[in-house]
Amino acid sequence: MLRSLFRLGTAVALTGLLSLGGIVGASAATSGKDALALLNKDGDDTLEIVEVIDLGTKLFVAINPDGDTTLEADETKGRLTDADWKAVNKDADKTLELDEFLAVVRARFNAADTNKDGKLTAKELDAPAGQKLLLLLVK
Ligand SMILES: [Ca+2]
Ligand SMILES: [Ca+2]
Ligand SMILES: [Ca+2]
Ligand SMILES: [Ca+2]
Repeated sequence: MLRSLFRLGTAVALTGLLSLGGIVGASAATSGKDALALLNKDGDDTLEIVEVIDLGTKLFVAINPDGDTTLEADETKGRLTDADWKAVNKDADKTLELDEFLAVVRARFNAADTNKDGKLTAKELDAPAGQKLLLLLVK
């Protein structure tokens, strides 16, 4: 009885690990198509700046587990490099305020929008600049 309970526990733990692996694996590089399926909420086939800013605002709260009004370097690990930090942390404190974070999101959106139509297609998201935006938003 105990033994089978133990096995059940192991199986559950393994399943948990596997599904976690699935999430991490899928997000290692997010294709434009996957990103649209995940992030595009209004039924067209592009990401607009409104969607991306909305997402960035939610993300700011989600990756800020200490619940203060700023992001610290450890909270942006894997999303922003040290060089990114230097460039975006305009007031040179050790924290990113929401406006600083959204400025990065906006800048990456604009860089990725190669034809400047205000929309990101799967193809634009697959390009290096688009991938930089996705690295910030999807992890
Ligand atoms: Ca859209
Ligand atoms: Ca924080
Ligand atoms: Ca700052
Ligand atoms: Ca575009």
